[in-house]
Amino acid sequence: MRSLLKIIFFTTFFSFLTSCRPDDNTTVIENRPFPEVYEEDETEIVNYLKTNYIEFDADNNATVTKIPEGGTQTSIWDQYSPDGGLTFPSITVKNDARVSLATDGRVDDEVDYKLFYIKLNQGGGVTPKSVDSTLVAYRGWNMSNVVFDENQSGTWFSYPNPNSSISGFRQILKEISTEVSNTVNPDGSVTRNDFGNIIVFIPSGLAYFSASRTNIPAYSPIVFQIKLFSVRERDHDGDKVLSKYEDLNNDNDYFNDDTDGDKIPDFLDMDDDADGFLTKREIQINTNGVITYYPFDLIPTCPNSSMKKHLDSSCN
Ligand SMILES: [Ca+2]
Ligand SMILES: [Ca+2]
Ligand SMILES: [Ca+2]
Ligand SMILES: [Ca+2]
Repeated sequence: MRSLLKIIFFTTFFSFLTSCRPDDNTTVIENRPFPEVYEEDETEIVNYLKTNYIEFDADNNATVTKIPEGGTQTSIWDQYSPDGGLTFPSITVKNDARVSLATDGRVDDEVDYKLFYIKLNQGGGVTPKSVDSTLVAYRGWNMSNVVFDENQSGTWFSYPNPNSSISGFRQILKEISTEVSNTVNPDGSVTRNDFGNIIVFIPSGLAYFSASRTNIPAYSPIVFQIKLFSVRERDHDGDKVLSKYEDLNNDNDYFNDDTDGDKIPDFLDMDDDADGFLTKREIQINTNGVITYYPFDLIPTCPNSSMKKHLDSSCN
């Protein structure tokens, strides 16, 4: 069965599309405003943290259970923030989902989302950039603690493909790091050492939003436990400049760097300066017929602009 996660990219936007076409006969889903839904979701998440407790098995896999009437279990809220929530770990992020892959293609959502999390292990490897592909294991459950999706052996997600993971899932990964090493056992199973392990509580705006799915009602927050095993650096446009170097203003948003202004962001643009010469041609080194490419730091600059030559249309 295809993972729920793998089709989310379209689900949210399918409902946007349907709400824009009131003249056809499909069910029209009116999307509610993001800020209004977020206010409810944040209240629901805090209430969830205050009324549920968490336990772990020998492999550090979490099970969350509602505190029964008169129960004396310590709530998640009190366990991880004894000062009454003031120090509950969280990061604040924007919705980085995309309606299109153009430079102005980010979903129209100005909410500053708080992502509460519980870090179980930092992980001793590397921390992914948002455009890296990631190998993760995960379990997702809803506010009633019903599991809706799980993969414990590990699966790759890549961004910004349609099979990419949801915004809240992807953005929490920068808080942890990959495994240090792994060993393949005689039976084929893999033992992974010192990997990042985190639980994140995701408002619906950074998840499935208006789309309702099996065990995920529309406009409901969800929870994921995520184990980060490995990352793979990407060169999305195949121009021999790694995508991580195409965030020129270094703000971790790869969609607001567009050297030639053609609405195609640099990390998806094979001719970044639109001079008619492919970037990979501008940065190649021809040594007796053997073609290699400059590492990013060593790409020559143009004499008149001091810009790297693949970013300056006046030299090539
Ligand atoms: Ca940027
Ligand atoms: Ca461009
Ligand atoms: Ca490029
Ligand atoms: Ca060029």
